[in-house]
Amino acid sequence: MTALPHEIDAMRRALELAAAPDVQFRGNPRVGAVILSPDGNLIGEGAHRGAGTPHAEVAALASASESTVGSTAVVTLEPCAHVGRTGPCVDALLAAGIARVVFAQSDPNVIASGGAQRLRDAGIQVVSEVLSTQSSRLNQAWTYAVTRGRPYVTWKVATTLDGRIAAADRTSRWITSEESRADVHEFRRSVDAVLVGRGTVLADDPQLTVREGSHVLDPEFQPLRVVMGEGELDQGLRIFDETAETLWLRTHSVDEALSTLHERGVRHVMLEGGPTLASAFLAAGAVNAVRWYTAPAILGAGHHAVGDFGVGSIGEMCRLTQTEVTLMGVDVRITGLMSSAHTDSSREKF
Ligand code: AOF
Ligand code: ZN
Repeated sequence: MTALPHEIDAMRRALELAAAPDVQFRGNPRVGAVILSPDGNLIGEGAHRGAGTPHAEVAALASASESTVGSTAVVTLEPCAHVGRTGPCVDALLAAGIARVVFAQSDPNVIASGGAQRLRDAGIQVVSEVLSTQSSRLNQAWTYAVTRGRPYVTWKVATTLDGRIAAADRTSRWITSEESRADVHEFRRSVDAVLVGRGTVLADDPQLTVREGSHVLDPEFQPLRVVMGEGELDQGLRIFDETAETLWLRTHSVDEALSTLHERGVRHVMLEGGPTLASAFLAAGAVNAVRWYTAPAILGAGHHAVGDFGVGSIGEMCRLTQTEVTLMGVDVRITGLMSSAHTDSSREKF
């Protein structure tokens, strides 16, 4: 069964709706849904807004301006078949009298999947994989994490031209431009957790919260702050303040840290330096993507962004793929993906 042209247009709208909410998803995917009347008119639409809130189909059904009996639901993710924090969307669609379901990405989450089959079993027409690449791209980190059972890791770095993150006396404010810093805050807002090493906490006493100008977002909209490392940490440090939740992982093991975070529902981690933690993650093949800000400044001495992670010769150099270069005020931002040679095979890009 294939999708009709107006259903493909509706899927584009559903993808737009999925991308729109500016909230913390807390480990959940972005999902959008549109309801089409039997004669093809858009009669309802909705989007998911993060863990604990209604799923997109339920939001779209609730917004319907007329009876949904005999209508078509166009959804960016396979409707769920499980009782999670909310009830199964399959049941909601059946109760609403939906006759046909068109969806994009199959749900890679084994707990929630099986919805398409349940709908077919109930006699509903089901069309799958419509613009599914767009949906999985929108949920790249989530899809990777749910498929692999490990969080997706984006390493963020801010350096001088000579690759240094701090001067010899450890001072580091501010190497990059205001535009770069605002961009980091925006990106932080999109991840589930921000991870630093104990060394960075001791050296910089960072707060690691998302701010908009001078306004610090409410704790419920903040990503989880995670500090990794054994040894003492004073509870008076800013990372332990009330502005957001903080998790202290008393381990040096990258795998252990990532498993713990996955168990807690973290799907996308932003790794925020310093060099010891960055090297450990790179050596473990645990970095999936890089977000590198370079300022037109030179230090000549001081601390490097990353230490030795096992590259001995130029052929082993870590080169990024799918790179994008963007100006950030006077800085340059380079984003890219780690090549599969530098990503643990179990973490390869899907
Ligand atoms: C859908 N529609 O809008 C979303 C779905 O425990 P919960 O309720 O937060 O469920 C989360 C899981 O449900 C998530 O991992 C994914 O498999 C699916 N998300 N499914 O039918 C939606 N957000
Ligand atoms: Zn659902």
